[in-house]
Amino acid sequence: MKLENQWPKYYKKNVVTHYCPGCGHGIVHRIIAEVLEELDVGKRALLVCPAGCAVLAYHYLDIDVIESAHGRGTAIATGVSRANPDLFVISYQGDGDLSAIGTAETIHSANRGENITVIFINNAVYGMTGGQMAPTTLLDQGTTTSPLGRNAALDGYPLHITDVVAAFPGVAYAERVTVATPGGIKKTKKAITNAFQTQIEGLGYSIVEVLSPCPTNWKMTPLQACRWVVEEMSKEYKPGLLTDKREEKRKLKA
Ligand SMILES: Cc1ncc(C[n+]2csc(CCOP(=O)(O)OP(=O)(O)O)c2C)c(N)n1
Ligand code: SF4
Repeated sequence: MKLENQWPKYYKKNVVTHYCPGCGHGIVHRIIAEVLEELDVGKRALLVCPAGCAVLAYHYLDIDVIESAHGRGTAIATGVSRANPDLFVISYQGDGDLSAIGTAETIHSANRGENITVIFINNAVYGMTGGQMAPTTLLDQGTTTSPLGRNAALDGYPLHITDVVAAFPGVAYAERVTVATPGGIKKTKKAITNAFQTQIEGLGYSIVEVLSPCPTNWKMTPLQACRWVVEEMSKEYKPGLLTDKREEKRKLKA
């Protein structure tokens, strides 16, 4: 097989990545491209890109793209999906984007059960702007705005926003995964496949939270960052299925 044929159809060839070595974003982009191809929805896919390191996702994914103002991804995805129900709509967002400035949009789009898929990249910091504390930052984690470590008395506790929305009746599918190990990457692909199928069947909102290394802002090597995801982040944010109401929703539709 020629190397060329191993590229997923919706992943642009011969582009040099702008992501830092060991960053999780590129892995997730590649998985999205593979699943779009496998489920045959790439031609009608529309990706809403966030303000954040993934703002340039259109450099890699060969599908239609809209750029979102910071945090507004699911509001845009809602409008696009309601106006064009034939489109397959993905909102790709970081944790600063989705769980800080975009909290209202996240909560209400999930509560409305919009037929969209959210890919939520949780790297426990604001990556693009220099590693500031995010709502997802772990207790005691040092960041540029919490140099002594996150302190619950001052800064509150790590926000489990995917668990919050998973409890909403409109959320058909929610899973938390990691891309820090080969096994985690396989599970991420399975979860993204389930989430995309949820939207294809018209069952409502689906979200996959991906615990993703940010070696640059964590001031770690790529290997140390993967270990930190497994040993520290995964203790706070347990990977696994958070809700699967697809069968219930299929019955309601029948
Ligand atoms: C309204 C607004 N406020 C602030 C910013 C600056 N800004 C750009 S990206 C970003 C943080 C992104 O962090 P995150 O969503 O966690 O994504 P990551 O870069 O880690 O992938 C911020 C604060 C902005 N672009 N717009
Ligand atoms: S700063 Fe972090 S999230 Fe951004 S590209 Fe680098 S490793 Fe990835």
